[in-house]
Amino acid sequence: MKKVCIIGLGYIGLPTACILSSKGFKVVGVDINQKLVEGLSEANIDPLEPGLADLANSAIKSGNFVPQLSPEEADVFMICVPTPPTEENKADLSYVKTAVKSALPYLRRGNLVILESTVPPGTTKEIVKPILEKNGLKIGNGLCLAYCPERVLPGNILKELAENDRIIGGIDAESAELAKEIYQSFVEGEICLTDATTAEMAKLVENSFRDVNIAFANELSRVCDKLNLKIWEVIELANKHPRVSILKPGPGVGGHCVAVDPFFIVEKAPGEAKLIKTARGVNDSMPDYIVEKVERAVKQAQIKTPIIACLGITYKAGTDDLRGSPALSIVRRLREKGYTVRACDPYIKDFAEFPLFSIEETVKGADCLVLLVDHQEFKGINLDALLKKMRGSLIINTRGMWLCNEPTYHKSLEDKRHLPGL
Ligand code: SAJ
Repeated sequence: MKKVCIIGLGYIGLPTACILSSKGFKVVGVDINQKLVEGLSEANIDPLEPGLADLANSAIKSGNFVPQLSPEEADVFMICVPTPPTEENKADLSYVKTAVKSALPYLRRGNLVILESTVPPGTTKEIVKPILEKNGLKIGNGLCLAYCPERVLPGNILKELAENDRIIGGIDAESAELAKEIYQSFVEGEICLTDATTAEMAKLVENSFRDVNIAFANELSRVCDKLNLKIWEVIELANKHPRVSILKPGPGVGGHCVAVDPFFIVEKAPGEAKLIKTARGVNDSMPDYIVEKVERAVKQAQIKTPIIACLGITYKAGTDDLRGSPALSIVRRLREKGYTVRACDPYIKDFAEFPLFSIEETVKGADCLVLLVDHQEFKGINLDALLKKMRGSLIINTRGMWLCNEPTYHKSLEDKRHLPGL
């Protein structure tokens, strides 16, 4: 059975390592983070990703998965390191370059190198290939190289790793076929072969599609605010059209994928990617817009020293991930403006920046409730009971929660008069 060396044990590298080990591959998992490597050896895995802790435990126990600090010889090298944006919103490829270089001393004739990190189009061919060829081995003559982007949704990773269709971009046909053999072992979806640059672009296009569509929803929510219309009702009605499917507006787009990847297209074609760039701007302006909305509401209600209760600080529901979180940025801005803000998040256990409270403590005596994340734990909240605990009754519902369980449209105009004033 083949041996795979996975460099980068983050949210993609680790589950991929576990799933490959479960299919009988020998996997060496490499990460520069000593704490992470040691924690994994003790099988101490974040419990929020369903099934991952169990799979990692058995992978490590079986001896098929060995986490360590540096690479070693293998048949396949997989690069799964982050590509964060720089200050200028360009892709920082330093982790990719370092990871590829770290594999160099162990590369042998017949090896396959797979890049999974999200990168601007052309990276595999123009940056990774020349580094790999430094020691004399040539791609197409002893060495294979492919770009195979991940597309799994955090919170549903193991299921999507298996079930999603997969794109494999070979630097040449031999590389694509060789990479396909690896992914075939665990991918139940269709495996589509293409060239490396097309695969890189397809990955960016997926997240840009989502970003542009969320921007459309966010822009609509601002238009509806201006026209004094209920956005959730408008979207629900428009979505009744068989070819319309509008996403959900919210406090902005966070995380390390949808809010970042579109910039890698802009980086390569700034003159052409105008809509993509504008969409980024719309989504990035949402936290400021929500802060203004809160300020306007408390001013209009003439509350002198308002207490603001914020529900949720993570970048989306069901995660403890705070990276690029618009919710966190809103809480921070309100605090900076001098408001008394109480926040809660059932997914955050230790948070040093400001105190977090229980839902109960957060809303008690508050004038304005700001729902920022649609965590499952907030869904069951009885709004009437909650309002009784508050001092005021202002609600800024950025996620449309409590409304989405039931239709917000009504069959008769008579019914519509009784819509809750959210
Ligand atoms: N959001 C909205 N409205 C929506 C949907 C999402 O405001 O209707 C917000 C979320 O609250 C969050 C942000 O967008 O702040 C991003 O969340 P997400 O669930 O859309 O995506 P990610 O970043 O967690 O994962 C995405 C996924 N990409 C797509 O759905 C096209 C995932 O499949 C990718 O694998 C992942 O990026 C990645 O690694 O690139």
